[in-house]
Amino acid sequence: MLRKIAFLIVLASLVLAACQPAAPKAGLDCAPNCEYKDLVVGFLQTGSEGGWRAANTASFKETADQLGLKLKFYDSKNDLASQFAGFNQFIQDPEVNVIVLAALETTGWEDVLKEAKDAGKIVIIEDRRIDAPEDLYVTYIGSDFALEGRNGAEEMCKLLEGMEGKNVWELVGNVGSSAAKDRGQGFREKMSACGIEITKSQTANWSITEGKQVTEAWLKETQDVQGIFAQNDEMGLGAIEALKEAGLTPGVDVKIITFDATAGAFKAMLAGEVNVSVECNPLLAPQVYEAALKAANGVELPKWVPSQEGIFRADDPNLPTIAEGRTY
Ligand code: GYE
Repeated sequence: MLRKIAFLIVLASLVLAACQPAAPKAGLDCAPNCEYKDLVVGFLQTGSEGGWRAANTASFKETADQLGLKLKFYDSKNDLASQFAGFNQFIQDPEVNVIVLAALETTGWEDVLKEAKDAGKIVIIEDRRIDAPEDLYVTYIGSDFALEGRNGAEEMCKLLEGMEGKNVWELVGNVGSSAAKDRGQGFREKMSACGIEITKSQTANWSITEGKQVTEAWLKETQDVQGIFAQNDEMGLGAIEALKEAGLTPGVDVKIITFDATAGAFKAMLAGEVNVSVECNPLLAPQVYEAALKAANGVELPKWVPSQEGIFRADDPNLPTIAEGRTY
């Protein structure tokens, strides 16, 4: 009798196992011999808010042409609802097998990521990290924004050495984005080491116009500022215009640090108006497409591939030569 029961239990578990849906095969049907021509990439870009973004978009479009993969480009126009709609569109699109996301904000992605996974889409996060379980995407390729912020604070400490006041104004990127959150957090981790105080902080949405407007409004209240921490180049260039109109000399009376190190920052550094620019590399497409191909062939990838970046200083005698070699 016992033997009969044991046999039935084994039989039942075998039947059950057989009914389980097979674990999704890692990669695409062409695995392990997928090629770039097999990839159809749906790319969700944030928008077109400045020099860095233009270089990032160009990197994706040009590299797709070079590699012969099909790119479906979605411009979210810096609107989060539109970015979610675009993500759903790519989930429903039977042609798209890879989804690349430059997230406007860090939160709210879990549901669509789960749907994408269930639909067998390879998802790669580029440029900005998100707050979601790592098993919902293949890898994140982008910068360590907190490290950039820490580096920025150390540079500002050097620039303000010997200055009586150490009041710094912070021009913040779009609220909710990892770039804005982490650069601000990183800067705050290191600023107290030399007595820096952030006495004003407001978003200027990565824009030169808003960077100028916000700084103008602050200058109407007070001119007791020794440093400006502009979370990207454009906002820093806006602040420069406002400082000049207020009769102050940017880079001298007020030290300026920006992030990205695009051509605009180099021009301002060569003019002595920006003191330091912390680089953030926008040319991420080759790494992203390479990761997509590996994932398509079932290769396991590290969850984060940090970008390699530098720091550029106006007082560097080699800056003119470096500037000549820049491509963005
Ligand atoms: O710093 C800014 C752009 O996500 C790193 O977004 C990027 C940031 C960059 O608008 O210029």
